[in-house]
Amino acid sequence: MIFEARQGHPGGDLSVADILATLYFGVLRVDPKAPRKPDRDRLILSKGHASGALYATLAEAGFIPVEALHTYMKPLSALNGHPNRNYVPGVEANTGPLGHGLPIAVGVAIAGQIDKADYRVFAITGDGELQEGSNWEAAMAAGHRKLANLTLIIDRNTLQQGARVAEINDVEPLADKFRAFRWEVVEADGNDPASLLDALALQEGRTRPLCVIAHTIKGKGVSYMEDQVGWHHGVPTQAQLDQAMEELGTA
Ligand SMILES: Cc1ncc(C[n+]2csc(CCOP(=O)(O)OP(=O)(O)O)c2C)c(N)n1
Ligand SMILES: [Mg+2]
Repeated sequence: MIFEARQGHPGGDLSVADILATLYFGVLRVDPKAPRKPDRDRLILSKGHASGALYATLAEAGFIPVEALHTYMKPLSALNGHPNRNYVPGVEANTGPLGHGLPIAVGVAIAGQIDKADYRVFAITGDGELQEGSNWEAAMAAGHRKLANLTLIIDRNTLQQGARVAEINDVEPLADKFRAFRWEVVEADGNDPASLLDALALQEGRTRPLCVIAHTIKGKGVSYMEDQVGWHHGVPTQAQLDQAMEELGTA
């Protein structure tokens, strides 16, 4: 998709791909034939620059046609660089400006709590994204309101745009911060579906919001992209694309 579009964020797409696949194929109660069913689970991808991974997952799950992926970021395509809920079935919130997905998810979770609804709300943020102050205001409200229907998954790949998160504005101690905000916290291997499923099983029967710190590798699965800050955004050459597809087992 990124090769055809000549733009995109391959590093962040590949670090979150296993998280999205685990959610859509192992956790979320969603129906691609009725994407706005009132009792559906809601997933908000706050790191909207990973739209490519989200669209690919939505296509695989049957929300949008696989052929539509060829229109990614082309003029007039519904598949913008940042997801838009008005154009793409299955997208729950317009994201891209970092720091808004968790606050929106908290609002949706409060609505569910007031309505005594069964649906669950999931948000995925980046780790660099947590430098945005709006997240902490939302985290505090979620803890205060005991939003047991809310799960935050942090894509903890230790890189942001242009540098390590720890070099720019360190977010550690991350687990202790969320515990102090009255969240339940669990750590997982975010590139391993079995590890993620174990962590997400803690959703059942809890009384507080759940934070999953998902340790990932940015650019996961493509050797020359893995943990490389330069692949936050970028377009592979034809030879690099061939190598990537080979390594991902999709050639
Ligand atoms: C408010 C805001 N500031 C800056 C950007 C530009 N931007 C897009 S992605 C990104 C880095 C995000 O890092 P992280 O949250 O760690 O995401 P990941 O490593 O998963 O790509 C930045 C600064 C943005 N989208 N929104
Ligand atoms: Mg990151």
